[in-house]
This record gives sequence, C-alpha cells and structure tokens, in this order.
Amino acid sequence: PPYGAVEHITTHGSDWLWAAFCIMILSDLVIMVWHFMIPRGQRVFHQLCIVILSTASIAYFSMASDLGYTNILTEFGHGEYPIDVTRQIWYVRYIDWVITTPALLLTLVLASGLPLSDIITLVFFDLVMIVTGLIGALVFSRYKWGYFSFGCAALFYIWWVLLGPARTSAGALGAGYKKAFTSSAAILSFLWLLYPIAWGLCDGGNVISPDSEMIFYGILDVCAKPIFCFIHLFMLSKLDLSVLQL
Ligand code: RET
Repeated sequence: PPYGAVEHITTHGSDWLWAAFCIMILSDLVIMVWHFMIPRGQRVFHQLCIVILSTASIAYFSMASDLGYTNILTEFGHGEYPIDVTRQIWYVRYIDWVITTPALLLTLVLASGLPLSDIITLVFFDLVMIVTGLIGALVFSRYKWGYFSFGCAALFYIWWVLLGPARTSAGALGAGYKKAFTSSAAILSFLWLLYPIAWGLCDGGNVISPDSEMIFYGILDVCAKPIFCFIHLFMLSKLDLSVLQL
C-alpha cells in the first residue's frame, strides 16, 4: 500500500553494519593495549582514540541491531511510492558524532599548540555543526536545508581554524609537528567534506536507500575513525610529546 510504506535497512545492510562494528571494536582493543606501553602524561592521544572507537562501537552495535532511528515522513520516497513514504532517520549517528567529532578535533589541536580559547570555540562550532545536522534531519519541510546551511558554515569555520591558525601554531612547535599536523589535518578535512554530501543524499534529500546510506556513511566512518586514528597515532609516535606538557 502507498500509505505507511517504510524505507528500511535489509538483512544485508545489517550484516555490513556488524562487520563495521567488528572493525571499530577490534581497533579499539588494539589501541587499548598500545596505550599501556606509552608513558603516563603522553597517553592523551591514545585515550581520545579509545573514546572515539568505544563510542563508534556502541553506535554500530545499535544500528546493526536496527535500533537508534525514527521514521520521518519524506516528500518523495526512494521506493516505488512517490508520496507519504517514511524513511529511517538514524539519530544514533548524531549522538555518536557529538562525542567523537570534538574528540577527533582534540587529537589534532592538542598537538598543535593552539591557544585554549581557540580550542574551545572550535569545539563549540563543531557541536553547532552536529546539532544543526540532527535538527535538519528530523525536520520534514524545506526548512531542513536552512539547518544544513548553518552546519556547513560551522564546517567552513573548522576548516579555516585547522588550515590557518592551528597549522601556524604547529609550525612554532617545530618542523616535525608541522608536518604531522598538516598531513592529519588534510586527511580529516577531506573526509569531513564527504559527510555533508552523504547527509544531502540520505537525511536531507532521501535520494539513496537506507542500505546505500549504511555503505556510504560506513566506509566514511571506518576511514574517519579507526584508519585516521592509526595514521595520526603513528605520526605522533615519531615526535617528542614531552614539549606539549599534557
Ligand atoms: C552534517 C549536516 C550538517 C552540515 C554538515 C554536517 C557535517 C558532518 C560531519 C561529520 C563528521 C563525522 C565524523 C564522524 C566520525 O568519525 C552534520 C552531516 C557540515 C563533518 C568524522
């Protein structure tokens, strides 16, 4: 029937989410073991990665179990019925991001010597980005794109801080710090560009199915969380972290 048709993930979608859950939790366990080999006082980056991967593991556990979403009416369904179709909106993602995106930014800026006032503002605008994304996803009408625009403005501010002031202050810590910061910030900036694109195709425009959404966001999350954490921690392991006084 055209009324009450629901866009849902399938069992294949769920299998992929269980695979992503395993990647998150195994990477988490590896970093937990690794962090005990680092001297106290220099473990903060490992600890932040543990925060990120533990949160992601629980989020993927929820989504693989088909939990953590709500059904939202969409103007145009992806399926065969053009009207009055609902779509799963996975709010659990945003609960994950509220914790993990500030932690990801901290892994970068705590190794850059950026002043505390700038770090606090950066984290606040990151929260603005995620919360506007959540509200926009839950809004049915075209006003959702207004929230999306506020979120994008916040992302532009984050890019500017990372590639401008934070990169400059990393340079003041030495060439090694500048090199590590620039590579990690470039990877993060590129990956974060893809999130609003995924949002536009899923939560925003309802262009791709929930299964495809899980593949798009899932590959992104594996790159932006475990892969990013490992690359960043390896680069930091070559630096003398005692200069940071953390
Ligand atoms: C939203 C929609 C509103 C506009 C923008 C967004 C950006 C989200 C980003 C999320 C990053 C998530 C990560 C998660 C964990 O690894 C909220 C989709 C700009 C950049 C890195």
